[in-house]
Amino acid sequence: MTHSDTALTQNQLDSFWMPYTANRQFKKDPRIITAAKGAYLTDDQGRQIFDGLSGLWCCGLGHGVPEISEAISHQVQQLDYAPAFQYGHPKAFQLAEKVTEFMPDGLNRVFFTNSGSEAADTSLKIARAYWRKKGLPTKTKLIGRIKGYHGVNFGGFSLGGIGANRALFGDGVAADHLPHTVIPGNAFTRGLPATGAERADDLLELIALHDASNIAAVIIEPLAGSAGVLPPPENYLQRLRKICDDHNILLIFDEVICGFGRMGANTGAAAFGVVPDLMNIAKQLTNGVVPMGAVVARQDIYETFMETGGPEYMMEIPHGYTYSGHPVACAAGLAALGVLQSSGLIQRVKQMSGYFEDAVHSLKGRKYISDIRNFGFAAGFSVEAAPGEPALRPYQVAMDMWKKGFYVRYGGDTIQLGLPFISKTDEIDLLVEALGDSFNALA
Ligand code: PXG
Repeated sequence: MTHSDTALTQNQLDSFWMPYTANRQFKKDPRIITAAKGAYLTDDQGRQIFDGLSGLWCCGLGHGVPEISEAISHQVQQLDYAPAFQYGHPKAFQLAEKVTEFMPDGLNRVFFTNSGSEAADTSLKIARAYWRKKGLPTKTKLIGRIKGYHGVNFGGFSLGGIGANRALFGDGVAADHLPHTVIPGNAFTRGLPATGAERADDLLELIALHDASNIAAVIIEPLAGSAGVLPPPENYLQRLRKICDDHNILLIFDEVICGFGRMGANTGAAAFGVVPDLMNIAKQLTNGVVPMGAVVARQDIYETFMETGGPEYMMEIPHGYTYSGHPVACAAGLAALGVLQSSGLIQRVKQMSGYFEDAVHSLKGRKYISDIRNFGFAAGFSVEAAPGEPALRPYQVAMDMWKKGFYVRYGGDTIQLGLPFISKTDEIDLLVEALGDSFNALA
């Protein structure tokens, strides 16, 4: 492919209203990716760029995995689409079972969506409907957490706790929020912070305020990703679990980033030793190759719907998407999870996470870095704000990195790394060294 094949006209650039993007800046100085293989992206100048975020946290196996592309191309020829409602196709059932192989015991009923945002809204609706089915219809209130991210749909943004994602959009779903777990004294902690578990006790305050008889569920990311990689304090999730159990409140883990290997375990639940009642997954489920998400429910939650569903020919929950369990997504998911199992890459993430931890923490002391956090193959750097412009320096760092051949995520006042699971030690060294240089180059 030559550059002229991929050169874009101004009108083409203007026609696409890009998501979560500074459109004006981008269209003046586009960053166009034309190909990808393994841990590297190729841009329209033919440059090789290390993919330091696995796409958007979704391509841990690397790009261009042959098993996945073969499965997809075969599937398109065999069965390109099957109606998702009242009819089925084999791969949706096979993938549902495959997903449960990665889940903690008891989480074994899979409701497919097409994204993490849809998984968020689906899980919140299941939670409310569940209590209604249980004869407790007043349990509707939903509780999220400050700095949480659950995608962009109405439920997800309402329960999310990143102000910038909420300010423009008016009223969402009635929600309350737990405090976040970032404690200044924990800056530069390696792995899980030792203090902060008591922040889970704020749930008791919210229960006192709203009464448990009105609360359906708590939704959190076990490790918060978008807010800049915030690992849970030790015992925080355990305390939250206990309070939810004591008060008959469902606990939803949003594992859109944590699930399927990034924590060096099958799930965040396994890595941190706490099992939720509902788990949201997406991203790594198909290695990012075809959009797909899901909510995985405890068996008895599913059974509750079956038992209270009325006559057998009636549907038990009026919810679902045209593309729930799309055959092509299922083929991609089966192939991706098969490779994840056979490759030993989750074990590799666990083994190499110490090396990665040492590397990222070696940047302590670089210009404007006010905190470094990590777990598994995820790391976040907090950046001191330039006067009046908290988001400027992360943007400058990311642009400098792109010029040098490294893709990293910038968002809010943070820089984030989400290594491909196939990353080698010398690639980690080069990435982190370049990042340190980019911080030092800041004015
Ligand atoms: N939940 C979580 C925990 C996520 O991280 C979503 C839900 C929404 O998924 P969809 O598929 O609807 O986008 C996400 C998405 C970042 C970043 O910079 C994170 C996401 C997306 C883009 C950037 O950390 N996560």
